[in-house]
Amino acid sequence: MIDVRRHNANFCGEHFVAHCEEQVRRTIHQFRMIAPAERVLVAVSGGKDSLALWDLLARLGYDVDGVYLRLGIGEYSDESGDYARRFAAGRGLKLVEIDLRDEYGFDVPTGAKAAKRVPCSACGLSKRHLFNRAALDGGYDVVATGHNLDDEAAVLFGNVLRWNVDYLARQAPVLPERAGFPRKVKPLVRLAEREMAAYCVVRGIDYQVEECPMAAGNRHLGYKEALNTIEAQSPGSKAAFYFEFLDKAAHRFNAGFGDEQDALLSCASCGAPTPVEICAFCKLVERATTTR
Ligand code: Q46
Ligand code: ZN
Repeated sequence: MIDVRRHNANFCGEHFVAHCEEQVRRTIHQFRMIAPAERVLVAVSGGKDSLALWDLLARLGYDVDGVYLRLGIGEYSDESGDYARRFAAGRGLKLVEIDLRDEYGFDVPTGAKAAKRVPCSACGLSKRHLFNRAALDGGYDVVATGHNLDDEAAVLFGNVLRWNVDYLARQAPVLPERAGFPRKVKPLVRLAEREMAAYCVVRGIDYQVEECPMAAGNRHLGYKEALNTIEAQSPGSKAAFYFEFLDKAAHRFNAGFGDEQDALLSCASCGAPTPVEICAFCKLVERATTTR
C-alpha cells in the first residue's frame, strides 16, 4: 500500500496504521508529551495532519477533544470546517468551535489588512492565542498540533538558512507549560506528509485537500521542495536533519530560553500572559476592528 524509503519498508494498510500508531506512541513517550490521565486538545484545521493526529490519539486511548478556529478565509474555511465537523460527528468526538468574526469582530483577510500585517502573521498570532485560551478555559493540560516531519524540517531549514537563533531555541516538539500557557506538543514529528495522506486514505478520513489560499508564495513551500529533492536522492536525510538537530544541536541554542517568563505580566485587556501591558492578540483585535 505504501513504501517508506527512509525505513526501507513497505506496508499493507493494516500494518501501516500500526506503524503510524507506534511512531506516535514512541514520540509521546520519548519527549514526555502527554501523561496517561491528561486531557488533550487537538488544534484541528480540517486538513490531513490534524485529523490524522486526532484519530491516532483517540486510537491510542487518550482523552482528546478537538478545537476548530473559523478564520473566515472564504470557501476554504467553510469547507475546512465541514471536514472537521463531519470527522468529529462520525466518530462521536467533541469539537470546540471558535469563530473569529462572531467572537472578535474580524476575519483573517480583512483583519490582517486593517492591522497591516501579512495574513499568516495575523492568523498565526490568533491561533496561538485562542488555542491557549481554549485549553485553559476548557481545563485541558496539553494542546497538540499536527505538525509533521516535513513541516518541522522545513521550519528548521529556514531558521538555519538565516541563523534565527531565537527560533532555533524554541524549535522543539514539546514546549513545557508555564504560567498561563498550556503545554504544546507535536506528536507527528516522526511521520512525513505523504504518510499522513496515506493514513487518512487507509482510515477513511475525508479531509480538506486544498491548501489555504493565503499559503501561496510561502517560503516554507520552497524549503519543503528543496528538502524533497535531497530526500529523493538520499532517503532519511530529512529525518536525520531534524532529529540530529534535536539530539546534538538544539541545546546549544536554548541556554537561557525561558528566562523571560519571570517577566511576564497579565494582559490588561484579556489577562493572557504577555511581556507588555496589552498582549499582541488584543492589539490585533483593536487594530483589526477600529481601522475599518
Ligand atoms: S491557515 Fe493561516 Fe496557514 Fe492560511 S492564513 Fe497562513 S497561517 S496559510 S497554516
Ligand atoms: Zn490580551
